[in-house]
Order: sequence, then structure tokens, then C-alpha cells
Amino acid sequence: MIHKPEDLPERAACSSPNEESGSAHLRVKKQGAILKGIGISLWGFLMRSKFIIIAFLFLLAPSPVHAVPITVTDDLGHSVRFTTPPQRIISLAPSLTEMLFSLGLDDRIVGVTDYCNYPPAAMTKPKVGGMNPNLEKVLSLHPDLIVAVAGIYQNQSLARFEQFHIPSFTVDPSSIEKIFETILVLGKIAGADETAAEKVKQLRGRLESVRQKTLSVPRPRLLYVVDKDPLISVGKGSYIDDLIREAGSVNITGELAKAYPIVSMEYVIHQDPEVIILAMDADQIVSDQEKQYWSRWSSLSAVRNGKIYKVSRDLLNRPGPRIIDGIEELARLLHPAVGPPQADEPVR
Ligand code: B12
Repeated sequence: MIHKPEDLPERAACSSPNEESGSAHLRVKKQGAILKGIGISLWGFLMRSKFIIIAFLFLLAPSPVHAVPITVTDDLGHSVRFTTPPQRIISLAPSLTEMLFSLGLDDRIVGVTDYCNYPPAAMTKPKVGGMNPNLEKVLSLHPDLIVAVAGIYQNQSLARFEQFHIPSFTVDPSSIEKIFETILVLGKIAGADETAAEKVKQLRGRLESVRQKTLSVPRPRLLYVVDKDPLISVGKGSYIDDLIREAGSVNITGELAKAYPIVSMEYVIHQDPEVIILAMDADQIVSDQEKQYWSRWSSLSAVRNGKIYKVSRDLLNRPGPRIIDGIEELARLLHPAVGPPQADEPVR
């Protein structure tokens, strides 16, 4: 209970048991005055503290508005203006879902794709489909922002969302740096700039640490298999090309202009990869059929030396905050000195 200052001296005087009656009055008055002074300054202090606490809580509370309206340009060249941070966000790609969660925006994510399985909380969010999202489902969730990755289907979908005046922001991650920039810009849009800056700082630190470890290792020629039939790999404009380099390897399709080129077996044989990386689900087992498929190409160094590995595609195939886990995993696999390979064993 907080007393009013005028109560304090009397209560204090009455509670003093050893006072002599004569001079006691004066002393009590004096003490009263002192205590009154203390009471006033205590009251003032409490009031000031209350004000400081309220001001502090106000600073901590998520700001409902940006300091000034912000305009950001997405990778399709569209400018999007935000006067307030969005409160109902739909993510149309697992990579973007992982970014939003990493920024602590859990409560503001109202819809995700069927493939969004990380973090576990993503699986509890309403699902809106895959790369070709369900328009009705999206509209029913009343989003005030849709974030998407560039692609034929999604671009068509976004044109439809535009008719309903739902703002969208599309990204086309072509490098590791672009992924970091996307985290920063999402942070800016959401009013979570500081969290985003801290996150990117940590990721850059881990990337630099892998970079240092793989700086002077021998760099094996590597084929990265996104899909097998047709064989799709990663070219110059893909962030995975960056990621292979950072993990201490040479991407044999890195000179191809398309980000995700279809590659002929003739080309692969000519380049003779020393390592083949299959991007698969983490719990997926490499089937005998898969092994047989690759053993047909016995002229390849990777096949002859049994250097066909699987890596988790949830890490490497998602241009989000977990790519650094992916780079670390790949670096360990290629260069055991970096650290022992973890879950992934050679296919054969
Ligand atoms: C290239 C490719 C990728 C690339 C590029 C993705 C990107 N931009 O983010 C990489 C390797 C990174 C990738 C990742 C994934 N992919 Co993919 N990918 C393909 C592939 C092999 C070719 C697509 C293509 O180039 N088409 C030709 C161009 C001209 O068309 P496009 O529309 O412009 O293509 C773009 C979109 O397809 C988009 N994209 C690719 N995959 C995905 C996945 C989702 C969920 C979304 C929204 C968009 C998207 O990226 C392409 C290039 O920019 C197809 C399979 C196939 N053979 O078609 C699978 C495919 C599209 N991917 C698929 C899946 C499931 C994924 C992942 C969810 C896998 C995972 N475990 O994480 C991730 C999600 C990526 C993310 N951003 O979060 C499924 C989609 C199923 C569906 N019905 O929605 C497909 C059909 C494979 C399959 N058969 O299962 N993928």
C-alpha cells in the first residue's frame, strides 16, 4: 500500500515508543517535518518511478506505427508503402515463414504454405496451399500483407490478390547477401529492425567462421542435384551457387546462366564432378534405385570414389535463416577437418 505523504509524519510519530512527553512534541514536530520531507520526496520518487516505468514499458511495447511511413521495393520492382507494420501476414514460401518466425513475428503470421514445417509452430498455422496458393483460403484469413517468392504461379496469384488491394512483397533470392537483405527488409516492414539486424549479424558471424575454416582447403568439383528427372542443378544466379562456394567447393554448373538450369548427363560427364550432392528430405533414405541410377555413370569420379552424399533440402533448398546450418553441414561433409559430418552418411 502506498501512503499519501501527509499521513506519514503522524503515523511515524505515534509509532515512536521512547519519546519523553516535554520536549517530545518539538522533536516529534521536527521528526514530523523531516519525515514529511522524506514522505514528499518518497512520494515524488514513487511518482517519478511510476512515470519512468510507464515510459519504459511504452518503449518495450511493439510500436503500432512506424516512426515515419516506409516505402520498400520488392524484387519484382514493385514499391510498397507501409504506414503501420502489418499485423496479419501470409507467407507463401517456407523460406519466408522461417524468416518471419526468426524475427519473432509468430503472432502476426496468419497463414503459411503446406510445406512450412519449421519452426514447429509453423505447422499449427492455417495452410493456404503450395506454390499455387488457394485464393479463397488466402482471402478468408484477411491478410494485410502477403510475402512470396518469384515464380510463374505465384506471380499470377499476386496479380489476383492485387485486385483485392492486398499488399504483397515478392523476393527472388539470388545470393546469400540477398537473403540477408530480405531478412533486414522484412524486419523494417514489420517494425522489428533491431531483431533483424541482430539476426543477420549472427548469421554473418557464422558464415565468416565457415569461410575461415574452408579458406585454404582443396576444393572438390561438385554437382548439386535439385531434381533428377529432368536433372536440375544450380547456376550463376542462384544463392545455392554461393553456398557451395562458401562451403569450400566448386559448382560444376556455376557457369550456366540460368539459376536452376536443366543439365544434360553429357555436360555432367564432361565436367566430371568429384562429389555429387542430393538434396533430399532429412529423414529420407537413399533408395537402391537411386544408388543404381548413379552407379550407371561409372566414369564419374564421384561415383568411382563413392562420394555421393545426401543433404537436408529443408536447410539448403530454403533461402532463409537456416542456410547457414546448411553451409555448415555441407562444409563438414566435404571437409571433415571442419568438424565431423553429422546425420548424413555417404550413399555408398
Ligand atoms: C528450382 C526449384 C526450386 C529452387 C528455387 C525455389 C525458390 N525460388 O525459392 C529451390 C531448390 C530453392 C527449391 C526449393 C523448394 N522447393 Co522447389 N522446385 C524447383 C523445381 C525443381 C523447378 C522449378 C522451376 O524452375 N520451374 C521453371 C520456372 C520457369 O518456373 P517458375 O514458376 O518460375 O519456378 C519457380 C517456382 O517453382 C519457385 N519454387 C520452387 N520451389 C518452390 C516451392 C514453393 C513452396 C514455392 C512457393 C515456390 C517454389 O522457384 C522457381 C524458380 O524461381 C521444381 C520441380 C520441377 N521439376 O518443376 C520444384 C518444386 C516447385 N519445389 C517444390 C518444393 C516442395 C520445394 C521446397 C518446399 C522443398 C523443401 N523441402 O524445402 C523448397 C521451398 C523453397 C522456399 N523458397 O521456401 C515442389 C512444389 C510443390 C507444390 N505443389 O507446391 C516442386 C514442384 C518439386 C516437387 N515435385 O515436389 N525449389
